[in-house]
Amino acid sequence: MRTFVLIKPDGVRRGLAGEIVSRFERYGIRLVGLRIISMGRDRAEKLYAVHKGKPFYNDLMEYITSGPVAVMALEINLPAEDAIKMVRKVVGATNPLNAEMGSIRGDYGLIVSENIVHASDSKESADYEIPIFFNESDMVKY
Ligand code: IDP
Ligand code: MG
Repeated sequence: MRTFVLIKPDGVRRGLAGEIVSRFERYGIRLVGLRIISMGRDRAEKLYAVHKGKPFYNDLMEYITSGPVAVMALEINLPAEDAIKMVRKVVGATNPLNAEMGSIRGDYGLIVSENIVHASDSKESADYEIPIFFNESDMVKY
């Protein structure tokens, strides 16, 4: 299945993009789309629509639009549920304090509001999030 991962502004700013990409590659997860972009407010609102109204929403909008992000489409040879589980495991728990060492957030994160990466949490969210950033023709097959 295909899923979506985004390296947040702190990840790009800290020069962790290559390291994060390689964390996925080493499992045999294939990168089928990759771009560095400045995400405008419109796309940020779309990506985080489910969090609108939550106490951290405004800070999240500020932060996610504060600098360039890297967007990735990943192809994983697993059934959807397992693929999502795998990616979320590589990423680690939302709060870096709870994320296991060896996960991206566990190894590089300090606080929940700057937790380095975003990853789709279900097949439904992957199908919603990928088209916000990629056209079908932007992604390769190999
Ligand atoms: P996830 O990124 O692990 O899927 P979500 O619950 O979907 O976590 O939250 C989306 C993002 O919102 C988180 O990655 C984090 O950056 C931010 N966030 C979530 N909960 C809090 C909070 O309690 N305080 C500040 N930021 C939060
Ligand atoms: Mg989420």
